[in-house]
Amino acid sequence: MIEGMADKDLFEQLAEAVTTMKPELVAELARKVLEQGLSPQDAMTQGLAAGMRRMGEKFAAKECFVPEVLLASKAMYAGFDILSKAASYKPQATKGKVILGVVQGDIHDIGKNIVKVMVQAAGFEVIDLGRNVPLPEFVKAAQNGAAVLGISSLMTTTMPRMGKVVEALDKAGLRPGVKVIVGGAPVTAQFARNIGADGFAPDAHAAVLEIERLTGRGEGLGTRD
Ligand code: B12
Repeated sequence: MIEGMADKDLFEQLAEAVTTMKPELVAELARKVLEQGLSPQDAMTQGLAAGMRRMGEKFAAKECFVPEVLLASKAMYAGFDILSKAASYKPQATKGKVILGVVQGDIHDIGKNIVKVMVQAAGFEVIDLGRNVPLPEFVKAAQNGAAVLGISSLMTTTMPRMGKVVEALDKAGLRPGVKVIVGGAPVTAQFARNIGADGFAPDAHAAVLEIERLTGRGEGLGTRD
């Protein structure tokens, strides 16, 4: 990909267009990213995801409220639709099967959707269970030859359910065959270790490296705090 200020500017403009809730502008900038031959993956993490993260900070500081967050996510998806099509490629032979899902009680799926596209783009087949996924569905999906199960949670209240999924997989005798990786804004490497998960990643790019490490299909970043 082309390095330099120009792409940083475009990614920054994307982030700003997300936080200012402008779907048409986000779409236009996303098309510009592709026209200029920049990386759609970088545009997703450094532009779209960065914008949503900032929105999260504003929300926490009560500088904006749920309607604005929803409008920002709508703007985010206007770019996501364009960039994700360009990012995901279907390789002849996949590097393995990865299951992704958001725990029950949690409907935050923006981060998981970004992880999905990046993992697909890296050559893995992704089975997306969606959001608000009941525990038995994770176990059922893990019985179908998956190499990695990725669990997402955005709330401290739903995080403990990740541990329950790990326990259920153990009980069903599915580990260590299936490796478990966890993520989401409140999740840390320490939390991942405490619940007995095999890996953790703080963002979509790191998630790809971590999945490659767990499957022996790349170097990986290791489990970090
Ligand atoms: C957008 C948002 C919403 C949207 C969700 C839209 C959607 N479809 O996702 C709406 C408005 C619907 C919403 C609703 C609610 N929300 Co909300 N929401 C957010 C917000 C502002 C941003 C989340 C986000 O999209 N971030 C951007 C993405 C790109 O980042 P990310 O999710 O962290 O994902 C990255 C990494 O974490 C990682 N990752 C993510 N998943 C995975 C999985 C794996 C396996 C790996 C390896 C990595 C990985 O990679 C991603 C990409 O880089 C956060 C604030 C915050 N600080 O997170 C609050 C927040 C999560 N919400 C919160 C709450 C309380 C709620 C509500 C209960 C009500 C309310 N008062 O707003 C409801 C209902 C939630 C429910 N039952 O699930 C709280 C949670 C507090 C807590 N207990 O921990 C937060 C923290 C806000 C706050 N400070 O109070 N919300």
